[in-house]
Amino acid sequence: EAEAQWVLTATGRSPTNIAVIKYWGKRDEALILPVNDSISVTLDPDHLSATTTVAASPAFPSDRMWLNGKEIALSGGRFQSCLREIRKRARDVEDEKKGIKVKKEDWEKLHVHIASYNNFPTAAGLASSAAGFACLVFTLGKLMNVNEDYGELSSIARQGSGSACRSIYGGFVKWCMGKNDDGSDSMAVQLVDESHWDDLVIIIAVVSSKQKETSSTSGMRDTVETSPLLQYRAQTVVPGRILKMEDAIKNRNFESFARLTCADSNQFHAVCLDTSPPIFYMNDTSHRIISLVEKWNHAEGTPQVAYTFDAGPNAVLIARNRKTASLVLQRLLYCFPPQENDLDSYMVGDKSILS
Ligand code: 2P0
Repeated sequence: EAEAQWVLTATGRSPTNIAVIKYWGKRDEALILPVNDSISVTLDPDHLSATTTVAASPAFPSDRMWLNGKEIALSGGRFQSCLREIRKRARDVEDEKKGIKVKKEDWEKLHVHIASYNNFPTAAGLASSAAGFACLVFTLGKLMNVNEDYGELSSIARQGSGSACRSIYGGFVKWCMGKNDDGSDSMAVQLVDESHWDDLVIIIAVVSSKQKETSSTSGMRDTVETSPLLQYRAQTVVPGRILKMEDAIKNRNFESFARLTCADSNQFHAVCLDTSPPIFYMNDTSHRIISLVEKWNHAEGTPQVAYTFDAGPNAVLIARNRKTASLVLQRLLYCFPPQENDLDSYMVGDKSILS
């Protein structure tokens, strides 16, 4: 008798996160263990997020995945690591309405189909892998009735993409690098939830939505192998910054928060420049945005806006409140007026996302 065919599905959504103390460099490539702690803020999922549906059925002969409607290979070790770690923790699932019962040992044999969508440009330095892997792990966990706490889930998401471990939580999040060689203590913790500092407004100025030239993974590998500055940053600078940043966040001290955020973004890009061959993620427009913010903050006496740039030219500006944010947008539109023949400037004006 043919086996009854059925499909079980689960859907989840995860926002992306923006690091204010950057992760750059791994001490273990396979397990994705970083050379320093990092701190990030998770965005509102309405603006930048991944939505993933996972389906399991005895009718599926293999695991498959589609990203934004296009099938992608699951051969890379990272998907396999996440799938394996979640499958290991799978439990019995019973759907009474559909009359489906899956025993925990059955999950080893069941294949999954995964469909994921980003509501923002993939790989333009807007942390699409962070939202993507956090969402994949969370949604697979939901499908397979995994009962692990968020710390454990973050440690699994880390094996998909380092920054993904921080997207498991909202608010401000710290990824603790951990000490163990097996990665068991390298996981994210929530510092404060999203309601703690809700005056902050994050503006993302999309300078270019083109795919970046150097992927984060290969970029940080080159940095670890060639940059003498990275060792100094990871061992001497970041530990102190992490403590100060935690304090700034807990006390909602914007001045300290902004100084640390800008300094850490600049040091991350300095480390990229110290890599051989050098990695350029920012462009002229990025540099002009930095100057604009630096001049503004200097004129105000105390910082009103923080900037941070990831592995791409797009600016993330963090304003201390809504009033400042609207002034920032006005200033950006004034300095980068939309022009038909100037795509870079146009994008800044056109695609600013106010969250
Ligand atoms: C961060 N970035 O802390 C830093 C700042 C980019 C600049 O995490 O190799 O995609 O998958 O662990 O997480 C981008 O790196 O790299 C990143 P993998 P990931 O957000």
